[in-house]
Amino acid sequence: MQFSHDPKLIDIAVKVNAGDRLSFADAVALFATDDLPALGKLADLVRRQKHGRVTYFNVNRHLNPTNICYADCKFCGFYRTPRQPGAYTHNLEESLTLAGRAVREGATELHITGGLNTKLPFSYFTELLSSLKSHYPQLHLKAFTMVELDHFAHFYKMDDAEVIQQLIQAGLDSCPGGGAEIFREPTRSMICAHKCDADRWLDLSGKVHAAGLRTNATMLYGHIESIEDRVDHLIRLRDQQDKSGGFQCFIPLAFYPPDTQLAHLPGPSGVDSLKTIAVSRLMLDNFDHVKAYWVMLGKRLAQIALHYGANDLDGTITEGGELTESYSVESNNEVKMSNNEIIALIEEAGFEAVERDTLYNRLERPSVSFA
Ligand code: V47
Repeated sequence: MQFSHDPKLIDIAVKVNAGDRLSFADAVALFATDDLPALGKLADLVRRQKHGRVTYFNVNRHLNPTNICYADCKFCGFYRTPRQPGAYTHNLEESLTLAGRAVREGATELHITGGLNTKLPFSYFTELLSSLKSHYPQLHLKAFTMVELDHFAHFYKMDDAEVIQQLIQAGLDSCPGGGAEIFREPTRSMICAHKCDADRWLDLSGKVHAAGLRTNATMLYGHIESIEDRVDHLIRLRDQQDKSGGFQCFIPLAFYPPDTQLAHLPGPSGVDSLKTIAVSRLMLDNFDHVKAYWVMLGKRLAQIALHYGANDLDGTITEGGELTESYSVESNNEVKMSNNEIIALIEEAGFEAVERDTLYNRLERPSVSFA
């Protein structure tokens, strides 16, 4: 039986089988195909070459120290201006309480990211890291996106190396992949004019990698961007990975419109999300991992995404509630999933569920239910 009725997909499959790098035009053709099952099969082939049947998950919590932010990103429903109802900044005790609960519930990672808040001194962030580290040395602190690091450097008038070194000294272990959004102009300026630009985001990633830490990378899709914007984004990440090599995971983030300035948009369809994951897996040949972030995709689609190139489902449980960054496409902002539930999702899809730490080391521990 023929692999696909789409001749372009057949040509690209030949390149993939030969281990050849895919081009801009290839990626555009992959997005354009109507042969979704064949696209999925191709991405799955690459995913299985890299990881076999293994699908990773980790037990983590999100800590969003403040939601006060001046960036005013059009896609964001999380931020507040200082005087808006619901604006908050956690004090140290509140953050430590959340971390303590996370540790008791089995978390190995704290994912820390928040608004660009000009009312806080730099010491707020270093003290946050060092207190968390001294109380809970077993917790991996994955903290601050490249956009936050850029804000620290500008606002506190420090050079990049100083920012990175001081955060590492305080306890920073790695950085999450947020803030990448869409790199290409003019789209980037239309959705997040007050964030650092693409070159700066990529350059800072290279600097963090050079300092010895791993970081992640994301792409926010399904809003006003074009397919060419997405492909450009993937190729820029691939080029940066060739240079600095420290990205460990790519996470396509499905735009969730409610409560944002783009609430009139529908958000991406299921087919679009599966295509985006598959094309990401095929284009990012130098990234080890592609994450299906179930909080944004929904549990059901994330499960299917495992057959479209994703090999990771992210964490089991995140901080919930309307005012955290962890709003979810799941009903009632349901951002919790027990260990047993995530394992069952993975196994039902035909994969082996492996708990990992942040750096993708396999964790062998008795199955516990972190409900
Ligand atoms: O940069 C904001 C996105 C990102 C919305 O590194 C939205 O392991 C959808 O980066 N709809 C932050 N997405 C989250 C993030 C992340 C998440 C999970 C794992 C990791 C990791 C990183 O969330 C932002 C932005 O791209 N975002 N608003 C929205 N309405």
